[in-house]
Amino acid sequence: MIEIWGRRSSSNVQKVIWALDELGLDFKRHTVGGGFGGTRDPAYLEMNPNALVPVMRDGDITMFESNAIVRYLAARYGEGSLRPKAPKALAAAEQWMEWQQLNVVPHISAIFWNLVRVKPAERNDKAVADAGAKLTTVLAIADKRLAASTWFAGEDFSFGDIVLGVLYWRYSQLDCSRPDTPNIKRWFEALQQRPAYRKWAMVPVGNSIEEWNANEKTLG
Ligand SMILES: N[C@@H](CCC(=O)N[C@@H](CS)C(=O)NCC(=O)O)C(=O)O
Repeated sequence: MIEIWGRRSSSNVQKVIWALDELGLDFKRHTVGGGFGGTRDPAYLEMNPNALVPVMRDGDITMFESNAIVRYLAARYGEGSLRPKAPKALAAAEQWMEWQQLNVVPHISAIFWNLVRVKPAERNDKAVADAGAKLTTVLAIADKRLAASTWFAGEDFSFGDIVLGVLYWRYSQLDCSRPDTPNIKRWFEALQQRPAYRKWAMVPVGNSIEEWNANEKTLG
């Protein structure tokens, strides 16, 4: 059986376990990382020398890097579903996954980190404002794409929706202003109809470090 190492509160772990559920695959998850520790144990470092989550093992294949894991699972188990078969849709899925990771994730993470993961006295308000301004620009690009197609890769859900899908839920839960993006709103509502998304991505985030720590513990 496929094994995953990583706490459920991690957005990078969520990408992988959501993808596994979309593919209908059974998996065994080991809770490590964050307050649970374990990522600096020698056996763990053998699997991921970066001491980060997630790690995935499938038979003789052990991998780190969440996006690469999602693409591996899609290639092995989701040809024509999570991984588009048509070259045009596959190209779009690859492009948007890469783009979301490089252009959107850092800004959502900056807001999240400052509003939730540090104590109010350590908050960097300028970093939050700068990230908010950048998100207005980049989310307009995503919104335009989603005006032209139902999902990022075209008319079908694919791994091109996974990265922003996970991060957008987190963003939606933060106490901050968000740009008006009607096509992202429609896409986000469609995501929320997917049982696997509801189960693994729509988890409590919290609005303070104390709430985050409590949620992390409960989620495991
Ligand atoms: N590029 C890596 C980043 C992994 C990463 O930064 N994971 C975070 C959680 S989202 C982590 O391991 N933090 C330390 C911890 O949980 O102990 C990936 O996508 O897998």
